[in-house]
Amino acid sequence: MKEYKKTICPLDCPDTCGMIATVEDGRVVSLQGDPDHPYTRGVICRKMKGYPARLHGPERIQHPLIRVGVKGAAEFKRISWSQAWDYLSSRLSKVIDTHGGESVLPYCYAGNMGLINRFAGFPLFHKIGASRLEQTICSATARAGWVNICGGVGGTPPERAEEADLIVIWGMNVKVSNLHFWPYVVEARKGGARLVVIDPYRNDTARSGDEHIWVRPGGDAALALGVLKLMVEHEWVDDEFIDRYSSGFGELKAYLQETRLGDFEDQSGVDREAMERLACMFFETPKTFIRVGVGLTRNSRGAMAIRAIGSLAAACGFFNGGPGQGVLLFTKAFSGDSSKLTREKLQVQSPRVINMIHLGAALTSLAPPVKALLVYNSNPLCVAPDASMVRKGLVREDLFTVVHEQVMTPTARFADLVLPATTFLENRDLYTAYGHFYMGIADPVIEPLGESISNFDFFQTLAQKMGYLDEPFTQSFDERLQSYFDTLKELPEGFSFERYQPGDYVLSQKSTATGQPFDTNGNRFRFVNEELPEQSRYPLLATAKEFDNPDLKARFPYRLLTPPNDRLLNSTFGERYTGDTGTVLIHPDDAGRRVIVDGALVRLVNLRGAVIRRARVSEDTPPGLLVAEGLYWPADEQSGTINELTSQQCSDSGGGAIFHEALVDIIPLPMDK
Ligand SMILES: Nc1nc2c(c(=O)[nH]1)N[C@H]1C(S)=C(S)[C@@H](COP(=O)(O)OP(=O)(O)OC[C@H]3O[C@@H](n4cnc5c(=O)[nH]c(N)nc54)[C@H](O)[C@@H]3O)O[C@H]1N2
Ligand SMILES: Nc1nc2c(c(=O)[nH]1)N[C@H]1C(S)=C(S)[C@@H](COP(=O)(O)OP(=O)(O)OC[C@H]3O[C@@H](n4cnc5c(=O)[nH]c(N)nc54)[C@H](O)[C@@H]3O)O[C@H]1N2
Ligand code: SF4
Ligand SMILES: [Mo]
Repeated sequence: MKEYKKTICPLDCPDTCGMIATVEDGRVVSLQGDPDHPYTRGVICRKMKGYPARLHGPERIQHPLIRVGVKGAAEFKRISWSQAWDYLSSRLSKVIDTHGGESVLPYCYAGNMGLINRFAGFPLFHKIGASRLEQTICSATARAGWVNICGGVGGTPPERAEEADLIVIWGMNVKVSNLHFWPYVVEARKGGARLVVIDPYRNDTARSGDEHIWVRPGGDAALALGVLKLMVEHEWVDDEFIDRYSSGFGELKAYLQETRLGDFEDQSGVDREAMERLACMFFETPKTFIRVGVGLTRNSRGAMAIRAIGSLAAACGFFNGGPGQGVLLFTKAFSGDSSKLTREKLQVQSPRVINMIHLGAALTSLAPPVKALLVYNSNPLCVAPDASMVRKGLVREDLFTVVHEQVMTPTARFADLVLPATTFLENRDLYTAYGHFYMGIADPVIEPLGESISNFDFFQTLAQKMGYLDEPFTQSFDERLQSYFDTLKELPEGFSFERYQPGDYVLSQKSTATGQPFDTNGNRFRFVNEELPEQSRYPLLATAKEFDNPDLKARFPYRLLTPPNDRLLNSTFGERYTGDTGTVLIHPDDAGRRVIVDGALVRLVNLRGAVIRRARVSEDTPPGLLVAEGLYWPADEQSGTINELTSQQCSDSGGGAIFHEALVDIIPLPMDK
């Protein structure tokens, strides 16, 4: 007998789709988009359509495993949970007794966006006094830039784009990373809207646009400021908005007037003509919607880019909140009290803080050393920068590594103990979204496979095995959920937690708010931020850390971007493509210079490492720029992940990574392997 059950996609994707699972004999046989979800509208991506194969597939970890081979060889023996708990709790307690709580490092991110399971480990790590992981790997730079100009408010509801006359997609591959936004673009274009895509290469979205502006990587602040300079010259800015809702425009204007347009052209790689065209479009089109991606912030001028784009939009009056008008970086539909999930108060002292993008350094050179690493909801060997350094840490014999996972990831292969995790289809959770304004609770669709347990059950049990009996560790799942729910302010009138049914998609009250109030000091948009150091009070031109390093440029002449593709969600689903190197786009001129033919295997190298990819010779990328889409797992024992090449350096603000700012060389392999 077939049953149909509603659920919600747990992946780190702005779309957070409502889905219907078809269940037959205790197995999920298909997943489809829920037509009743107002944003999903019955469609899901092909990655998730194939999820049942991952759920029930041979790669799934169903039992606790203990290492019997060398680290990294993935030779494990099955043990019982009772053996696993004894081993885990005694080894962890010993590490804490001998080296102190700070020698324990949790490593987690967003493999599961369900709020309860995502933060399930925090109370225990606070109790232990573990090193704190600074969670910067994704949006920290973008957030820092946004907060600088707008404060803590969220962006415009995506649905408003449907009424726009001009849509600008800036640094985001919407057709891949945010595909449910695309139908609004299609609708708007039916009504005559124009689509401009600003990206260093011709990605899927740029290919579908009316105009593609080939900005240089990291050149967005220069582009936005150049356009704004022209708008100031033409007296096209929205003086009324600027006077009523902003501060500091005069200071920024003076900087723009004294800086040559040529400097903005040089740094952005966009010429005056294109800048004039953009300026003119912005002036003539009040119904402009700008969808800003986090892609453009993964470099050493990323926060500056957000500030400059925001400043341009503000000067045009696009934050006014009129029909078809807006700026969307993230929605911030629900803002509950996260301490109900993380329970900071369990922390007796403030432990050291480790930025998650510095995992390589933390495991190899930090003193006093990290002695126990607990990984869940993440696959650091694939997603963290400078992977060879991470690997060097993971092979350390004196490091106790525990990985709670669904499949045998490249990171799990290095674990001393691998523990089976449930998927979203086997556990309950609450899902909010960062790309729209709905949330929902999903119940398990099937029983947990094998002996897998959820993050929540894992950490509650571990805490109890370690003898911690504080209130957070005795809470049931629903008690924790309810405690968080009680702090949510944006729930619709009459909402009742008790009466909630799976498939109720709850719309935040914020979605109907008009206008765009800024919750900065004084509730004004900040062209100038007085709290910042003198040299960055307002958005301006700046040099890049790696791309502008002359020594590195001389040795490694190509710039590398490493954005997502449509097969993988970060590194999730990597098991489907084992043996696949992934591709790298190279311009025909560069391919000619390096004697590389389309389809050939090439080695990308720099001082940090090397990785093998298959060349795609294409004019979709400009000369000098290589693009390697997708965080594929290492294709074989010899090769690594694309993050072998990326740097542990931080962006300009927020401590984020510079994944799209690596200099490399490209070398053809002698022959196909
Ligand atoms: N299919 C799929 N969807 C995903 C993901 C995935 O891995 N696969 N990841 C999810 C996650 S975790 C996130 S955070 C979001 C990320 O989604 P996005 O905000 O789209 O960010 P990225 O995907 O990192 O980058 C996308 C685009 O940014 C461009 N870019 C890089 N550098 C620059 C620059 O300096 N300037 C400009 N203008 N553009 C630049 C890249 O060329 C690329 O086209 O997507 C989510 N959705
Ligand atoms: N070069 C480069 N690197 C990047 C990026 C890039 O664009 N370029 N993007 C960055 C971005 S935006 C992000 S967000 C990070 C993402 O980094 P991560 O959040 O680490 O993302 P994933 O690679 O998807 O790994 C998540 C893992 O969690 C596991 N998992 C899923 N659900 C659960 C669960 O309920 N319990 C447990 N215990 N495990 C679970 C999955 O099986 C998967 O292996 O990567 C970053 N790395
Ligand atoms: S990954 Fe994104 S698009 Fe795909 S089902 Fe999940 S939320 Fe929807
Ligand atoms: Mo992300």
